[in-house]
Amino acid sequence: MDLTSSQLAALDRDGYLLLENRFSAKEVELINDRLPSLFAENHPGNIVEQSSGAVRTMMGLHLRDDLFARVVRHPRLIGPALQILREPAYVQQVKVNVKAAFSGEIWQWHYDFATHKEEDGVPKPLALNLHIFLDDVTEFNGPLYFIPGSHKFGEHGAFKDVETTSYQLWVCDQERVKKLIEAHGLVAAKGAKGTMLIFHDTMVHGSPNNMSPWDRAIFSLLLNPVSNAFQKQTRPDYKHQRDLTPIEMLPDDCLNVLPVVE
Ligand SMILES: O=C(O)CCC(=O)C(=O)O
Repeated sequence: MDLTSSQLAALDRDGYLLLENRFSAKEVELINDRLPSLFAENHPGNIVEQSSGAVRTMMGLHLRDDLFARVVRHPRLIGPALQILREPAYVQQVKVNVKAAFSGEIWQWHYDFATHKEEDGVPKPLALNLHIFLDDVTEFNGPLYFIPGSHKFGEHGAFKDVETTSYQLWVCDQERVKKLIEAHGLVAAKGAKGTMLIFHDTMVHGSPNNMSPWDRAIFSLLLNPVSNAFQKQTRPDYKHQRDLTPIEMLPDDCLNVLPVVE
């Protein structure tokens, strides 16, 4: 399940990598089956959209549900990250970003490291963002947009946006984004459900509103090297987990195995 040298080269060049058919339809169904009861929980990690009140993101899922505790240890998900990082890593953040049909709202242009540095005091942009598409993601239902190669420029400058969405984020200045897009273009990260996506901490990205009649849910795990751990504790655990235990891989069939009942 290791990435090939050409996949590693593409990730290094572009800052993101899509791996199609990484998870089976059955595995995605098992994950999706857990969502309704998690949506219904009155948990501070369930953050709703400003306008519609529909769930925008659900965080801390590996601490709330046994299946998600196994997803974050799945070798097909974390194997590539550990291959790239080549050192022990901890689970920094786990969420499902929902983006419901007709009402899912924008994620402004940003790069994740701005928030990790400013809010959590993470020293270096080493964390990797690992996604699993839980719905088919198309150009219509709010895919992530990437500026390929933008991760190569390190930090881009950012300010905290506390207004445009319900989830506060350090976002990029539009002039900076314009220059990067003019120089490097734009891509939409699309794929069928079960596709995996990896991207770097300084990759500039965002996503538009979902105007389509199709839901778009994406699972996201941030893995950060233990040696690069947070230095500040301003955010709740579900936004940046404090447990620095190095993550370990489970067997490949771990999602299909029923949890042991004691
Ligand atoms: O789910 C999305 O559309 C965007 C999510 C995102 O940008 C992030 O988690 O950093």
